[in-house]
Amino acid sequence: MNKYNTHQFRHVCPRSCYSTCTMYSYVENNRLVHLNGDPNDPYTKGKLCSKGFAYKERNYHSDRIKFPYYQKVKGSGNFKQITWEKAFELILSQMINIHQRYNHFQPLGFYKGTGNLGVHHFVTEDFFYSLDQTTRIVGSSYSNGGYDAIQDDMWITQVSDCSLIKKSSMIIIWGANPSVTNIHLTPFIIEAKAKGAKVVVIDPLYTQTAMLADLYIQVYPSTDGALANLLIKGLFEANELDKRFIKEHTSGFDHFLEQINRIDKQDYLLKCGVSEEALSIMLSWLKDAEAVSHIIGNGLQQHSNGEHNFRAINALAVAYRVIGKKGSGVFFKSNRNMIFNNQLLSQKTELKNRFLTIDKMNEINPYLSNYVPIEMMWISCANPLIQEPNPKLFSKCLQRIPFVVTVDQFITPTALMSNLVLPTTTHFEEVDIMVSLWHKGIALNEKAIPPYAKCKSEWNIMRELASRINKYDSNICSFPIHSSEEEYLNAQFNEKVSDLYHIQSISDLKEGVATPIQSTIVKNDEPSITEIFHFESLNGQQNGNSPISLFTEGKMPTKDFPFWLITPHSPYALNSQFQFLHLDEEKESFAWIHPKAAKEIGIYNGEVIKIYNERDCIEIKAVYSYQVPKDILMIYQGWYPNSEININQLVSMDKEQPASEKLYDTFVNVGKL
Ligand SMILES: Nc1nc2c(c(=O)[nH]1)N[C@H]1C(S)=C(S)[C@@H](COP(=O)(O)OP(=O)(O)OC[C@H]3O[C@@H](n4cnc5c(=O)[nH]c(N)nc54)[C@H](O)[C@@H]3O)O[C@H]1N2
Ligand SMILES: Nc1nc2c(c(=O)[nH]1)N[C@H]1C(S)=C(S)[C@@H](COP(=O)(O)OP(=O)(O)OC[C@H]3O[C@@H](n4cnc5c(=O)[nH]c(N)nc54)[C@H](O)[C@@H]3O)O[C@H]1N2
Ligand code: SF4
Ligand SMILES: [Mo]
Repeated sequence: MNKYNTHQFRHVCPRSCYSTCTMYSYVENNRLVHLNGDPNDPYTKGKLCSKGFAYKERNYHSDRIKFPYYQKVKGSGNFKQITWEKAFELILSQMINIHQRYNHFQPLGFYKGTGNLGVHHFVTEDFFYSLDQTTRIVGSSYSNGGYDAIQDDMWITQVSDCSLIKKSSMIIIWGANPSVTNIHLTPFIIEAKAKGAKVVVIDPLYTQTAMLADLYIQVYPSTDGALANLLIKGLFEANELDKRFIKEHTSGFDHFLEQINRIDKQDYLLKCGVSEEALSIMLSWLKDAEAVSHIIGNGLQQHSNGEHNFRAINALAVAYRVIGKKGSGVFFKSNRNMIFNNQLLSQKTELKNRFLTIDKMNEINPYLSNYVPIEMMWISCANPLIQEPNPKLFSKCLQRIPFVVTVDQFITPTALMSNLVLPTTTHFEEVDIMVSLWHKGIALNEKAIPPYAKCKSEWNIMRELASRINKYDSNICSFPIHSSEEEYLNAQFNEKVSDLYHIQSISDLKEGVATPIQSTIVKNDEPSITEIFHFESLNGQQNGNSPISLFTEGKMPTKDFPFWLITPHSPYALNSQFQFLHLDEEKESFAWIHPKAAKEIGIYNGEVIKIYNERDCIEIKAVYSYQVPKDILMIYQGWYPNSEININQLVSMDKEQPASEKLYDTFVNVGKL
């Protein structure tokens, strides 16, 4: 406190971003007056992005929801302001009605997004898993099949401390755009470069990150595995592979190598669109490199063969000088860093919950007696009508569900398609803990100001609802009733958190970011690992597939839809958040198109064109750009609310697998209006 009565509080940005920046707020008379980054943050060193600096504006934005709202007809916008008491009454009567008819809660669906990844916000999981048999709706952000599979056997990710990237002598960036999405990594890359490291960026788009590269490889989408296989082949032929390490720590290498030897180099180069010269530059740099870092982004994960591409890179890393060397590693954003009790709930297989993809949810036929339809839906931290593929289908599903509740801070298109909208607090108005999915730091978020207007924290919403359910019947909801947010959060600590971080409660986070106790895998630059890397997936063998570390072709454009549509993450938004603050100069959504491709169709720069496929057709401004190749269009995802265009109308979805497997496997055609 000072003469102006300014109070300082510690916060952490809860967005689904790599950095998880810690910051300080300064509060006078219960109002935020200033924010700045925490200079002692070991990863971000006090720097925030433009969105981080805009939090005060976001917090007091005139569009922030102040009260609970109810509308009978979803999508009508005919919202009536109601009290919390009335809101709980409506929810409770729906839930009781369901329970009375079914004796369980399967008709109650919940869909959670990544809008806020704080431990506090996993209270939704906690609540819904504490009821008997609810239904979890699985969307694109819920599961990352490729990542998950890799994490199961890629123990090498446990070795990696991303700040050691500065010690790398070669950095290979596959399908990630850290200059936009992970800005705090850039100084580490630049530091390594200054010491002589070579940086290779592999991306179909010439991105802001590619501009930093010593070598930029414009790979053909979804073919990174072919390049990774060619690199292993080249290193083997040059007798450079780490034979001792391979013998001691891997299985299936000989069979894998047999197949690698059969690869036709020219055929593979053609497949991935890489020149012989680029391949030989990469090989020569690899041979000279002491420590190699592979940074893998969403670009790989978003293709149907992403898992294979990922594994092919991992195989390269295992076979060549990555393990056990400081400044080496395979780095990616990993959900497995979520280790607090409520974050682990969705992985517990003994819980009797039903998991449904959106497509499956749509297929549920209310007239079939053995299928339980969704009758009530709870949406939190999510804006699926913008972020999910096929938003029209999602909207249709919501329309059919009798009672939809959305908890948010703003009236999004998803909130507009809900019956009840519940206003919730921001991270300045609640206590929370954040675990970084990238650098693994854990930080405390203090409550600095009271909840805005009638907003309630998500913990408070769930707790009040659970208390009301208990009054009706004390046997149907086992959600623990704690007396404060702090107490609830303290109950989420466990042995793993304690072992990895030496922290037992939020009071251990008061002094700053907790970082994991260093892995014992690297000792004096010598790896000490007990696990084995399998070049051949055991699952794959059982199914008669080829070894999974081998490149497998993915989906390809067709004659009717010859362009790839890549829809990556934009610099001035965080998925569907922040767009309304207009932090960028662009005021509307646009599509990058290569001038040559545009001229062949007679499209001029700035012309409004149509982009279409079998799913839908959108109208959008074409912008000439040499940053895209001739057969790719780029549109940033998440434009809302300053655009009528929703690119996810064109994006495909798989019935069986979570949609994230293939967001970038979208093929379109282009035409004049
Ligand atoms: N500013 C900002 N930062 C963010 C976000 C945001 O919306 N805005 N979102 C956050 C979230 S939720 C996430 S998941 C991360 C995502 O972070 P990143 O993984 O860095 O981002 P993406 O934009 O999904 O895609 C990265 C790159 O992959 C390329 N790509 C597409 N297909 C392929 C391919 O087959 N091979 C290769 N090699 N490259 C390919 C794309 O052209 C793109 O440049 O960023 C986080 N950080
Ligand atoms: N075409 C295309 N689509 C994509 C992607 C892509 O690359 N291309 N990326 C995908 C990826 S990687 C991701 S992670 C998803 C992200 O998509 P979503 O999971 O939907 O995430 P956001 O758009 O960041 O935020 C969703 C909502 O959360 C709200 N919110 C923020 N804080 C809170 C809070 O504390 N409580 C509650 N209840 N709500 C809050 C925000 O206001 C926002 O409306 O999108 C996916 N969709
Ligand atoms: S969005 Fe990312 S870079 Fe920006 S303040 Fe939040 S964590 Fe930091
Ligand atoms: Mo994401």
